[in-house]
Order: sequence, then C-alpha cells, then structure tokens
Amino acid sequence: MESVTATRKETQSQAAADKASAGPTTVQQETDGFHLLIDALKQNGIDTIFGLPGIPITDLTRKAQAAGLRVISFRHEQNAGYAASIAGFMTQKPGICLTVSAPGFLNGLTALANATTNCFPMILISGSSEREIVDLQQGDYEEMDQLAIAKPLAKAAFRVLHAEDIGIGVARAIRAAVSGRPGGVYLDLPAKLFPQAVDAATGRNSLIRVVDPAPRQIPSEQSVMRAVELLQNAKRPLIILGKGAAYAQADADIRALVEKTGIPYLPMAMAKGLLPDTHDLSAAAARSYVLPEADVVMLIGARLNWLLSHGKGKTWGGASPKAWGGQKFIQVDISPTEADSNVRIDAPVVGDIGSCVSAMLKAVDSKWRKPPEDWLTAIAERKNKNVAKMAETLAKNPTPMNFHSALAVVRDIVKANPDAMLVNEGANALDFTRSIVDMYKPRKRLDVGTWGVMGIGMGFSIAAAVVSGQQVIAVEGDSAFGFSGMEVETICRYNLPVCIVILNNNGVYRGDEVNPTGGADPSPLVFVKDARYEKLMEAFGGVGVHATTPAALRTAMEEAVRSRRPTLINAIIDERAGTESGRITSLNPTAKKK
Ligand code: ADP
Ligand code: TZD
Repeated sequence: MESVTATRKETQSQAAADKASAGPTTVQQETDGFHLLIDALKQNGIDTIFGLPGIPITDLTRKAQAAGLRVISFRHEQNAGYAASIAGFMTQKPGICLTVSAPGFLNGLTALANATTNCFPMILISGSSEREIVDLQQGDYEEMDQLAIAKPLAKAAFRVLHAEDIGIGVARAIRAAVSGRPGGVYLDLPAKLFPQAVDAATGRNSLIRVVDPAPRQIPSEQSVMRAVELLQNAKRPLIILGKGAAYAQADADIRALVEKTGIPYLPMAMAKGLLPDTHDLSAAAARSYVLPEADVVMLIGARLNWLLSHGKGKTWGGASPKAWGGQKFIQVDISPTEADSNVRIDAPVVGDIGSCVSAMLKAVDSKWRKPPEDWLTAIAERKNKNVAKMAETLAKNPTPMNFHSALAVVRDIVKANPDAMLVNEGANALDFTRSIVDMYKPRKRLDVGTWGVMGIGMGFSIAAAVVSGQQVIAVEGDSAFGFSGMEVETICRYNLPVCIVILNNNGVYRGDEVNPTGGADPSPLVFVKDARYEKLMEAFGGVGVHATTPAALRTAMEEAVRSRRPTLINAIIDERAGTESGRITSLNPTAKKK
C-alpha cells in the first residue's frame, strides 16, 4: 500500500469521494487525518483494528473498513483491548485498539496496562476532546487529559496535533510497542485532527513505513560462553521457558537447544506447547521436585516474579520464605534491567531470544556432555508417579462432574485438534486446565498472564479466531466468563469458530458459601444457582448446550469443532469443587481475629 487515499473537498458527495479514493483523478487532491491514519497503519502491515465506535472515531471505523482493514467492533472497549494485546502476542505486530474519549479510553486502558505488564505489543488509539477546552478544564464532552493518565501505564505515550504528523506518530508508536521488551503504547488523537485537510502529496510524503521495527539484539559472545559453561558444569540443570520465548517465534532453535543439551525444561503457562507437553524432557509433571533440586536454572523469556515465587523460599529449597535456594541462574532476556530483580543472576544473556538461543546452540558443540543420568532418572520417576496418579483421578466419573472429569474431555478434544487455540481463565478452572490439558504447538495457549486478570476470555477468543482462523476453545470459570460474557454477541455477529466451555460451579471459586448472618443477601462469593449461561449464546443465534455429564460435554465439543459454529457449553460442576483462589490460596490475607 503506497498510495495516500485521496479525498476531495467536503462539498462533494460521499459516492464521489469513494470513487476518487478508488483511483487516480485529475482534480487537485487532498487527504485528511482519517485517511492518513488508515494509510499509515496499512503501510505498516496492520490489517485489523479492534475497537468500539463513537465520537470522534465513528467515521474512522467506517473509513477503515472501506479501505480494506478488518474492523472488529466490540461491546466493551476492555475486550477490544485484550483482543488487540493478544493479537500482538500472536503476531509480533502491535495489536490496535481504537476507542472514543474519556470513558472509552479508560475502558481500553486496563487492557493497555495488562499488555505492558505482560510484554505484549499493543497500541491503544483513542480519540480525545478539544485540547484547548480540556487544558482549561472547561467541561468538554468526555473531557479528560488522556495522555497524562496513560503515561504511567504504558511503555510510551504520544499525542499528534497535526495531520501531517500522523505518520511520525504511528511510526513512533509501532517502534515503541515492538522493539526491545514489547509493551502497550498509547496514541492520543484529538477529534480536530481527523478532518484536517492536507495536500495529498504532502500527506503521502509524511508517512513512514517503519524499517526493522524490532531489531535483533545480539548477545555478547562472553555472556553466551559464561552461560553455556555454567550449564555444562551443572549436575542438575533445568530450563524454564516463559511466554517471552513463545513470543520470540524461535520455536525450532529452542527445541533444538533443549534436545541437543538434553536438559529438562518447565514451560510457564503460555509457553506450553513450545515443545509438545508430551516431550520426554518436559519436567512439568515434576515441578515441585525440580525447582528446589536444580542447581543451575536457565530462564528463557520468563521473569522471576510471583509466578516463580521470586526465585526463593520453599519452592526453591530455601529454608524460609525469603531465603535463597542456592541455585545459580542464567537469564536470557531482552531487557538488560531484568537480571538481579529478585535473586542474583549469575549469567545474564541479554539479547533477543532468537539470537541468544542460536548463539548458544552454536556454542554447544559436539563435545557437549548431557546432564548426569541420575538427575534425569529422578525426574522421570517423579513424573511417572504423578502422571499415573493424575490418570487415576481423570478416569473417575463422579456425579455431579468435577473439574477433573470435565477437563479430561477437554484434554482429549485438544489432543485431537492440536491446532486449536485454547483460551483459559478462572481460578480452579485455570489451574486445573493448565495442568491437565496438554498443548502440542507453540502459542496455542492464551491465559490470564502475569496479573492473573479475569476478563480476557472473550477478547482473547475473538482475536485468536480472527488472527489464526483456527478453532478456539475457551475454558472459563463461571465468574471469569461474566467479565466479558456480552461479547458472545460479537462472536455470533462475526460467526467465529469459538467454543466456550463454562465450568459452572455457581460462584467465585466455588458455589456453596452462605451469608454468615443468615440474612437474605447471598454470600459475596456466589451467583444465581443453576444459571443457564447457554441461553445467552442462543439469544444471538449460536449453539447453547447444558451439559451435566462428560459424555454430553464431549458430544457438544465434538460438534462445535465439526461445525465451527459459535457454541457455549454450560458444563455443570459440583458447586463444592474448587479451592479459594485455586493454587494461590496462600496469597489470601486472612484475619487473625476469627
Ligand atoms: P512468564 O509469565 O511466561 O514467566 P514473563 O512475562 O514473566 O513470562 O517474561 C517474559 C520475558 O520475556 C520478559 O522479561 C521480556 O522482557 C522477555 N521477552 C519478551 N520478548 C522477548 C524477545 N523477543 N527476546 C528476549 N526476551 C523477550
Ligand atoms: N477481578 C479481576 C479483574 N481479576 C481477578 N483476578 C479477580 C477479580 C479476582 N479473581 C481471581 O483471581 S479468580 C476469580 C476472581 C474473581 C474468579 C474465580 O471463579 P471462577 O473460577 O468461577 O472464574 P473457579 O474455577 O470457580 O475457581
């Protein structure tokens, strides 16, 4: 896309303007902010916008669609934002979320902050009100100083005031979103900007096709050698793959590094499938054994944050919650300031994961000695024991269903459809799915990420379907689903192959709590009992199923995958099934006074 879409003076009809935009005309041509923005995005390979129309961006959504961009219109900006962020994760291109001013912007902002936290590249583009009025606080329609509010939550934030600066604004936003550690970027576009007329040639010349937006960052040779030497001399080495490794799309080299070194690995939730979960070297089923036992741990695109107990405490064999376990750490990461954030990193390797892993592969030569046999055997023993125990649990068929008997079905369906995208949120619904449902291919599992945020479900599902064209299976807690449930209309409207499975236990974590006073209000943790979520899907023309047995769940999921129709399966789980906060119960502050 080279050409700047041409528009003529306002006096001409829309039809004439459309004709003009279709091909060259002889009249003097002008373009405007609307078209410059669309052209700037298209020139940079952006093909989809996730958003919600209204003043001042309604016409932008219309014109973007007319110009061939895919515009996915949501029911709430937060879901559009989550969709954009995960599209960024899947494609390495910034996902675009488009919102109106103040409240629309704020609705999108949670997703932007979540994107920054998770290192997903995303650009939130919001229309904003009249600068002069906002700055004098004179009470404009949807008045808000959006740039100032976005700044602390975004990796970068920019405002464009003149149409001929749109090209620069978009270029800066793209570079900020995808270079180095990816993140969320805010782009503020005041309403006045869109109709500003610019001479077409000047406009065309102002656009930038960003060259090499995420340049490779080559690690120093010394850092690679230091890391490889540490690994080679380890007695009990372990690799931890994080979602940064999945994002990097260096799948073949990462697999080769694991296999060539013969080092067992643990995938973080969104790195599952980078190597198939059934791989011999996966230590996932022996997690609580390998973390404290390992002597050298190499993190590839994973931070030592709360998800890894900050690299210390009991999980790592430390004597007390703050005590270090004594492991030596290698950290492969694009951010030079990530190392030493929680414990000492003995061998930081700073660079992009593709370059780092390929340099390490080269350094692992034919003289490489695989890890000691006793380490591998000890892991295999733990693994086999745990897998056998889990198989026993999964084979049970209790009435009502529990998480295990329902997820045994999901596990089979994913195994039979390894290209399907799996979206997952909830507490128990998250933890059990992560450990029970094996993934076979990279970047197929999308979940609550670094914040453990509820509400990503439908936004992620919509983006996953739009970006990949594959079947999406969304495994949702009933509470989790509620955060974005209205988007089932969006799923039906775009006829997306999304199969939602709600593991419905009537509440947050579980459904059997009562009001301790005996009063009429229900407990804050429970919902309407036996809620018929499937009817929500039926309301918009999709398929709704009420499933009370694994057999019914299986039939419904198979049919959903076969038909690719929007489907919501309300899978009824024992309301006593579930632990408060799932696996992270210990993070709940509890009152000392009973
Ligand atoms: P997880 O939650 O799976 O443990 P995190 O989100 O904590 O993963 O960590 C991801 C890490 O990956 C971040 O520290 C980020 O800087 C890093 N990262 C992201 N993309 C790349 C890349 N292309 N190359 C190197 N590091 C990357
Ligand atoms: N709000 C937001 C935005 N994110 C959160 N993580 C929470 C609230 C707190 N929260 C959790 O951490 S999990 C969860 C909430 C409300 C829902 C758990 O219930 P569920 O899943 O029905 O989704 P299970 O399977 O019943 O545990």
